Amino acid sequence: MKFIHTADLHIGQVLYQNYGRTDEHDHFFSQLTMWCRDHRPDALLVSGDVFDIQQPGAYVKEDFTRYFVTLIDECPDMDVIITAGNHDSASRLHADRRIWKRSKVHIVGLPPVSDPPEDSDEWMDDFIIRLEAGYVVALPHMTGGRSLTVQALLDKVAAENTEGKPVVMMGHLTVSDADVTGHDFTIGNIKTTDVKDMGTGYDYLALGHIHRPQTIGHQEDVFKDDVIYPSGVVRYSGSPLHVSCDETYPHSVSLVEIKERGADVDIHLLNVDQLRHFYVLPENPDESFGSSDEALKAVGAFVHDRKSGYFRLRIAFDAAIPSDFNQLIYDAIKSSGNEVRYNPKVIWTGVPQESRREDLVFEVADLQQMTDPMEFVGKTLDRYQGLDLEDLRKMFMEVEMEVKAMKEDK
Ligand SMILES: [Mn+2]
Repeated sequence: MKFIHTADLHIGQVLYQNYGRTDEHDHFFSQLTMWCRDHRPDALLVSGDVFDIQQPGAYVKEDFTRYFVTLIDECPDMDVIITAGNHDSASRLHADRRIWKRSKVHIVGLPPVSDPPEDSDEWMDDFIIRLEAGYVVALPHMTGGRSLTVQALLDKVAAENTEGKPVVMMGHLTVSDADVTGHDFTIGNIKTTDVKDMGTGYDYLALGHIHRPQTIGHQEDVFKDDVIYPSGVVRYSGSPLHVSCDETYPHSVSLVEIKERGADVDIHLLNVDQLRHFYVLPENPDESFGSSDEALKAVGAFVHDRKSGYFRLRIAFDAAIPSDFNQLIYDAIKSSGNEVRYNPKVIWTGVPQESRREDLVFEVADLQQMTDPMEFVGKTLDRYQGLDLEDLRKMFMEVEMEVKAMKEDK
């Protein structure tokens, strides 16, 4: 069985409230389509976070359709298996599954119930995808432990699999031992799952959720183009795009080949060419700007020299920054025609101890960049240990009432 494993597409992502990434996704999907055409995999697996938000706009859904219809047209023999991640609306993805299935696109949005009926196996057919070349147990993002459910699915496959075909499972979660560097992401993920709870009986566990590509237990091989491991691989393909400015490492999709159940797993990285890169100015990590003029000058040079990319600034804490600084930056990059893109979250250097409050509060830019409400809840809980959720709820209700009263005053 040969398949391409990817995850965390985040189609429709808008960065820094300003910048749509459609052309970056277009660029990725044209590479993916080419790889599928060239390598002729039996299946393409997308392990969750297809969309960036739960209710993507019409044009985003249209992009999704365009990408996958092109893939189907180019590779009519290939099965596509898409599961929901925590960013997706499980029920919305699930709702369209029947029509996609006619084109060999299998969508699994809703997770299995935590207490499956004992007298019937029928529910399993939503999660076991039987391909000519092997089996795929397609699990979407799940909250709460489902280890019995997962093992029941794997046992069912084991009983059926008399020909010894490869068995692949998909999931969207943080497993313990994953390297989450570059990820400032905490939610749903406050909890990690012991990989043992994902059962036994698969050759390859195709995971999504962590954007850094990695095979659990083999961190040292992280960016090697070709590796071979014994059966039972647990791997994050990583996201195809840099989803945040902290993910400047190389991104790829994984081309995986497994000859039969229990055989070695052959992994080949297909490296994604990025349309736009992420930068910090000054580019020398030991330097920071001492004044707004210095920063503006460097931004002008960046527009002139690089012509394209996302950047954020590193500025000395004691530099005098005018109140319209952000507007000056936006003016300075205007001529790039939206090619040069500004992340207004400044990296401050030389912050005196008494002013270090980043652990206690959110900056406005932090809040603007949280697309998942659960991310806010999780980060709040992380930062304010011992916080009473009931207190928080009351405060939100007070704010809500005040906002309402303000509206009525108008
Ligand atoms: Mn995710």
